[in-house]
Amino acid sequence: MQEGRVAGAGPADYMRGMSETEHSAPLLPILIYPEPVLRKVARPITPADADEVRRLVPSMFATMYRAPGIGLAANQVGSLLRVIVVDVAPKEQPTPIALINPEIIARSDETATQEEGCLSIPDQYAEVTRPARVKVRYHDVAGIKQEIEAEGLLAACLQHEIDHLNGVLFVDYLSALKRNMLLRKLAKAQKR
Ligand code: K1U
Ligand code: ZN
Repeated sequence: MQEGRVAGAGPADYMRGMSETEHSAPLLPILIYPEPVLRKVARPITPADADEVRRLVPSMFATMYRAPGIGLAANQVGSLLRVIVVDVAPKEQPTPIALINPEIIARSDETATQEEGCLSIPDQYAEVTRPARVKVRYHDVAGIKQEIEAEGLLAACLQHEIDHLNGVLFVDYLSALKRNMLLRKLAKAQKR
């Protein structure tokens, strides 16, 4: 997936890590809270979805890099297929990963607290505590079964994106007081 990377910084910086297909893929509008599709559970991808997934994944990468963000779930662009894309690597070393039907198969008892944001809840951030390490099973875009063990930002990002596929948002982990404050700030900002 790293071939065809656009080197160097500049106006096309968001294209880091994008192949030629992703470079030309249409950008998708990112849906903003309280859009109802963000609360829906996405359905598993079957072989019959192959064409749709081939179209969707490059557009999701293009949209994520353009935002910019470090992850994106299909719900956020209005698709209810179980697919997420992530890239938490530095710009100079793009590491895009597309995960089809991802499932967390192991979680550490140890937890870690990380500041999280969400492209569907723009400009609002909060600390979220989750398992520090996870093992995720998924299929790659070639249909090959893969497993990834993650810690740090990648672990938080994978959990955040898989939550999206289940209609769960990072604000759900906050106290009612913090959540309401954050969502009120969002509503105010969206009116402007
Ligand atoms: O799913 C999303 O809404 C994307 C979200 C993912 C995420 C961020 C932080 C912790 C866990 C999951 C984002 O990418 S928000 C934007 C962001 O974090 C970022 C943007 C530019 C550079 C670096 C980070
Ligand atoms: Zn999010």
